[in-house]
Amino acid sequence: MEQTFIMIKPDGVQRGLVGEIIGRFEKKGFTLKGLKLITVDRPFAEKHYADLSAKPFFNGLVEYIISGPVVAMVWEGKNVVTTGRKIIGATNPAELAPGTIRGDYAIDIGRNVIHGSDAVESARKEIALWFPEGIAEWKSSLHPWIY
Ligand code: RTP
Repeated sequence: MEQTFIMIKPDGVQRGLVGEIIGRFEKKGFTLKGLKLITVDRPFAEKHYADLSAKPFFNGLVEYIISGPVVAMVWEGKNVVTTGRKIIGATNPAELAPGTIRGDYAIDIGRNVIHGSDAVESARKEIALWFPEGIAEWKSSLHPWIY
């Protein structure tokens, strides 16, 4: 079953949006497989965002991510990578749709509350980076069409 890495960024934690964000993924029907509150250091944040290291906003982005605790999560379910990105909403604030997490709670691209993997392959890498200890092995005992 497909998995994605979702991170509630420091602004999301400090604004008290953790419960709201987890609720959106739970109510959609996805399964929570990993969850921890963690403050990461600069080398770790630089590794997570290595693909963006040439961007002019890279240093500011790293400062933002290390500024306080984040909630790192693994969610599982059918098409969870793509659907997770839809639940999160667009990166560009001008394209933000109401009803998405960023559309409802974010204004600024540099304080956009949440991260979600953009592809199955990046999800695999990000889960390995953030959860080197591994994640929970459990299956819902509900009917199989309830993910
Ligand atoms: P994320 O990786 O956090 O889920 O975001 P994303 O795929 O929607 O966007 P991406 O292009 O990967 O950018 C990663 C994060 O960098 C910050 N950013 N700042 N122009 C700017 O100042 C700028 N552009 C991007 C955002 O926090 C974005 O989520």
